[in-house]
Amino acid sequence: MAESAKTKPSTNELAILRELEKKVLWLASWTIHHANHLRENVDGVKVGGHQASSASLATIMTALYFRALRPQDRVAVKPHASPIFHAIQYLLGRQSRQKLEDFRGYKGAQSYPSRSKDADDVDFSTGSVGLGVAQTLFSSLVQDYVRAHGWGLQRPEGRMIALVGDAELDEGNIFEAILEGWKQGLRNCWWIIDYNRQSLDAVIREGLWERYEALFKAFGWDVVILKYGALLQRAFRERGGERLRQWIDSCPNQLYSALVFQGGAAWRKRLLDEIGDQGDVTRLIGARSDEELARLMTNLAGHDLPSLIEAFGKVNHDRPICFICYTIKGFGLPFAGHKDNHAGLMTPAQTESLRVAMNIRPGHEWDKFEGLAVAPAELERFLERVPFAAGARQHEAARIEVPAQLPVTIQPVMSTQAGFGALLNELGREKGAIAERVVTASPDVTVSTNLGPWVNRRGLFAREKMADTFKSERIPSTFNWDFSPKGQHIELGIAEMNLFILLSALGLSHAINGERLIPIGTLYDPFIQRGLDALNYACYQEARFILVATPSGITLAPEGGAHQSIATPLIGLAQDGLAAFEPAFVDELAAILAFAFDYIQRDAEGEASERNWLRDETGGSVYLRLSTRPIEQIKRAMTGELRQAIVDGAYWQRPPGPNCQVVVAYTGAVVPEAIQAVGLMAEDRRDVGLLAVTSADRLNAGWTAAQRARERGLVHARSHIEKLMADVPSHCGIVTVLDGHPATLAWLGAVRGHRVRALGVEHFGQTGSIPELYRHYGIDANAIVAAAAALTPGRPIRHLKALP
Ligand SMILES: Cc1ncc(C[n+]2csc(CCOP(=O)(O)OP(=O)(O)O)c2C)c(N)n1
Ligand SMILES: [Mg+2]
Repeated sequence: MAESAKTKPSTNELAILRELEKKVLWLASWTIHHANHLRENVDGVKVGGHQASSASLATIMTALYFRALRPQDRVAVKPHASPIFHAIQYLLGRQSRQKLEDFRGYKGAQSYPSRSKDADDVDFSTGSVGLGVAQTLFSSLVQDYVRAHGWGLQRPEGRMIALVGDAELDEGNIFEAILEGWKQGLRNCWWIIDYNRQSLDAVIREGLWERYEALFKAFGWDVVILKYGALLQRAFRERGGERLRQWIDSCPNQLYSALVFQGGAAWRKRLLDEIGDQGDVTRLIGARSDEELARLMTNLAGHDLPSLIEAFGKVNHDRPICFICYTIKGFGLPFAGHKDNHAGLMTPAQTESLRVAMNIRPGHEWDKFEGLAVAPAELERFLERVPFAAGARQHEAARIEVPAQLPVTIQPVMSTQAGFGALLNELGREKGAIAERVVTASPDVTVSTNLGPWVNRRGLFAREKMADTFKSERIPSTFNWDFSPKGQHIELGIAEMNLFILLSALGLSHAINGERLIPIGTLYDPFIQRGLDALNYACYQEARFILVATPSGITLAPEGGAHQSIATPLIGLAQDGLAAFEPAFVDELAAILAFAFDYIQRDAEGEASERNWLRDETGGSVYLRLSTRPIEQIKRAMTGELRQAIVDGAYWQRPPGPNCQVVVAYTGAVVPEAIQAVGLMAEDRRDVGLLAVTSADRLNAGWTAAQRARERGLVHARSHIEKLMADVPSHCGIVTVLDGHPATLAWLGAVRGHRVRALGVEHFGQTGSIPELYRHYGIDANAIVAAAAALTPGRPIRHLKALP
């Protein structure tokens, strides 16, 4: 635990912090003004910038970044406070003026803090409200995981902090995370709620804070309510002050916001009308000018540096804390409190007034210390000593050597899901670095995704040891569920969002904890869609993990439509930062998994590979779509060439001959149907080719990249699929087939201009047997043959049965 900062700042320090708070608000406002009014607006689109949302957090972020935070602390900044974050980093010398000038522009500082697109040390990418908040919780668990395994103990423990918009708490994923945090013994996590009682559209319901307080306490969090600033607290101690407090406490949010917007005279009128007594209260109000009264009435603790500094500084434990900080949306700006201020922009005239009020000379708007009441040298000295900026924050971790081949015993008939279980079971026996760094996680589908044998060997993770009672009671069970700090499986409740956010946190451990993990998460394929935004954000912030989604498709026949995924192959194709594979055979899966262990560790800013025109040097995360269908395995030697082709996305199971009329290209569990169809057609169509596609995603990415390379003058660029298709005669037809949306493979015809008939599943599945469903949806051997017959001229194919 980092030693708490000394609680009380000296008068001098407070004076400096107050100046910095002003400067942060000014710089953020100027940045937004610059983006909207000064930079040439190219396309007539309003640039925006969330001035009001930002101002709401200016004081809290000043107190944090310039005083409370340590380098090891990590912060998820509320998306709309991005201008404040960038301004703070600018003052700390970690953000360039150019990037601020280009805020929301090409290559400029980002609208929402981004780990991958911003250059100023963003800890977590935010933007989709709720996700960054939960990410801090899971990052805390990951920090505990890493330290419990004895790694990174030379570094101090950090706090994981989220700056949370109050309306952000409407997002359900936050509550799923709180529940999981409680189960896992969460520590070192602070959520600071910007309680401005406004969302985008509206002023929020009365009394929400009471609900939050009860909720957080119920899950073991400390709750600290920061409501009144020092000015108000002092006024409450005056005669008549208690009446004033009662009035504020019962003032509806809407009215309070409206009065904030209207200012001093409105406050006076309202207060005198409602609690004026010609006595103490009237005197308390009368003793203040309009300006002083407005300052008093808006002196909420979230805008009161001493209150915030004290509250953050006095924490001396590692329990999770929720700070509910009362703030005003747009504080310090002309539209403070107005319910429509979310997208509000200051007019040039308003910015001009603010400039004058801030003592800033025209032309000196970007100067760091312009207009401040403390000498620049002193401010400079202060900034140089800010604890947060005193140490390295982003870490690196060495790559772990991956064996070229993973051991596995392949049964004659086996599903890819069973193969995955067998591969991990073998890995579970090993002592090597990869086996040690693998951490698995699953949202209550550990056993049904075949992780059971691995978990039996490596145990479940918990900060405290907990024995499996069934085992100690000697009740026979296939599974041994001992929990300990050395366990390597994190068992989650059934919340797929939590799985993806945990994978995101595990997958950033190398950068955040300086300790590399190899995270593998399993879930049922259709439920990827349940957590899709979290998966997208995990990829966006370049977290590295392997996602094993199984079972998949209508092949999951008796489970019915609700469990049968259709769109996931297209997600795999389209999701950036995620290489998607769907092997048919276990030897393919073994090759892909070995590749994945290495691929997720790559992070070079590499050029596209000349071999296949993929970004193989850069790496990314990996998605494996697997199946429960037992498939007869091919006995073959895994040559280096075959392994490479599997990883690149495709290989010829049966190369097309020179007179080839039809190619069948298949992916995944429909391989028996594809093979059978090729056999049925052989008598009537010449030299039929059979193309095994292991990754439509990588094939497509390589093809796109090679085309772009050629357009830029690299005339010899050829992708893997272009090379594979080079000898397929142009009159040839291609039938593609997979247990998923047909568009996944339909593009294959565009590679060299072949006609295509794409078979797959377009409509919700249903219960039935595999043959019944394959027939119904048209992905059985007969449908493949019929498609080939329709696509290619020649005599009728004899074995074709009439289609139902
Ligand atoms: C998942 C998601 N849905 C919707 C939005 C659009 N949105 C941006 S801010 C906002 C309201 C935020 O209110 P609050 O969290 O209270 O922040 P404040 O603006 O008050 O600071 C909404 C709905 C978003 N960014 N992410
Ligand atoms: Mg709000």
